[in-house]
Amino acid sequence: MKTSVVIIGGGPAGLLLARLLQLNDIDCVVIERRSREYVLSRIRAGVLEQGLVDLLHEAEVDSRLQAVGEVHRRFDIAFHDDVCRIDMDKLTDGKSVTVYGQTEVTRDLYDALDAAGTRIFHDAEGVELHELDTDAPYITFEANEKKHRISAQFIAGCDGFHGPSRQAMPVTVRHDYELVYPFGWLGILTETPPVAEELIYAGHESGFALCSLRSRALSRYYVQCPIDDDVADWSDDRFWDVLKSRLPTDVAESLITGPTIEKSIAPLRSFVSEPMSWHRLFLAGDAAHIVPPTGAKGLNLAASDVYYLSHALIRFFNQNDDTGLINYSATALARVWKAERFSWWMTQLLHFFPNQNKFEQRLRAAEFDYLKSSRAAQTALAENYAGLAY
Ligand code: FAS
Ligand code: PHB
Repeated sequence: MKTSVVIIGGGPAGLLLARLLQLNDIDCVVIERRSREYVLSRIRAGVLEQGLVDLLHEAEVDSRLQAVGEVHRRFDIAFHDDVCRIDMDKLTDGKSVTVYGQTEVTRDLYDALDAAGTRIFHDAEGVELHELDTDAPYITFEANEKKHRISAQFIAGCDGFHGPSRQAMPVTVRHDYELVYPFGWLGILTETPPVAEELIYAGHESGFALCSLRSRALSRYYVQCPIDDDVADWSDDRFWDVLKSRLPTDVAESLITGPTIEKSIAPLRSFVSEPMSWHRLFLAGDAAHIVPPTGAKGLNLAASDVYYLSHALIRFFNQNDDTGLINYSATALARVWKAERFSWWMTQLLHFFPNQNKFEQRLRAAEFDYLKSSRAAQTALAENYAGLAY
């Protein structure tokens, strides 16, 4: 089989890239390791920057998002009963974020690609990338009990942190930068009304907690937990007790609990692999970088990568101009590192680090005091959380 662009990975990065190429009459094929059901069962991000909302509009997949997505202009940062309200609307001249689950974004993209007849292989095993440093790269894999070989002009590695694309770049070319945090996030989904209108990020000496939502009837909560915890050891009651112990008193008292319908632990790391391209291979999303979810940047960085890469590929195929492709890695990495910095800073501010000494713990308290007392500090937080320009 031949195509213009092979896209490895059927998560948000791969699907959004496929949709933008398909709308510009550029032939592509998506290769996904998991089943459609499995991909759509994953519960992950929930906060979309305006840049991603705009890109989903460009991809003509935002009708449900516009109908049910919630625009948020503020959020709270709390330490015990001390609450700092971050008013993005005032601090950034009207910027906001939209609360809409990543799962729904993925569903909307799959629906649009199916309707357009884009070829998507699911349950693809043993994906391998070949001859990336030639003008005829190809991939091989097995699916539907058959061996497949697909030749393309370009290969987009959108296969997440554990996929084969980044590993296909020679180690002599790649430079990985990594920070692994000594804790994880235990997240739950529950069919209860959210405890607050907007998100609440709570720092506490016993650990971080986050109150988020998917709708007025579906709540998403997280608590920091030891990295080696087993989710089986977390009963619903234990989760609710820990969450309440870390929230402002009035919030804890008004929390409506209920049975969890999803419960999982995600590890936290900061990771960047440079460069994000090598000859005919281009990486986008978690395949190239990971952020701790504290700043809600993971999904949103995948979007800005896809913005740059899709525009570069469209420019190449429609104008025979490879400028965007040549500049892709440097352009994407400039925004990636700013988001890495912000996500690291917000994680430092809000989490209890078991190996921190008393001085470092006092620094954290001073950081919050400064944030609470400085419009400049709140503006910096607000503009990063709302999303820096593409
Ligand atoms: P993805 O990992 O979403 O998609 C990659 C796709 O490639 C997957 O479908 C995978 O099955 C496929 N793949 C892998 N190997 C393959 C192979 N060999 N062949 C073919 N396909 C292959 N971000 C936030 O902003 N907020 C959050 O709360 C948040 N929570 C998260 C929780 C978890 C457990 C994880 C892992 C991530 C979380 N993230 C969060 C980050 C997440 O939202 C990512 O940033 C986002 O999914 C990035 O999208 P992709 O780059 O498409 O990667
Ligand atoms: C979520 O709703 O899943 C969510 C929101 C904000 C974050 C992380 C996760 O920073």
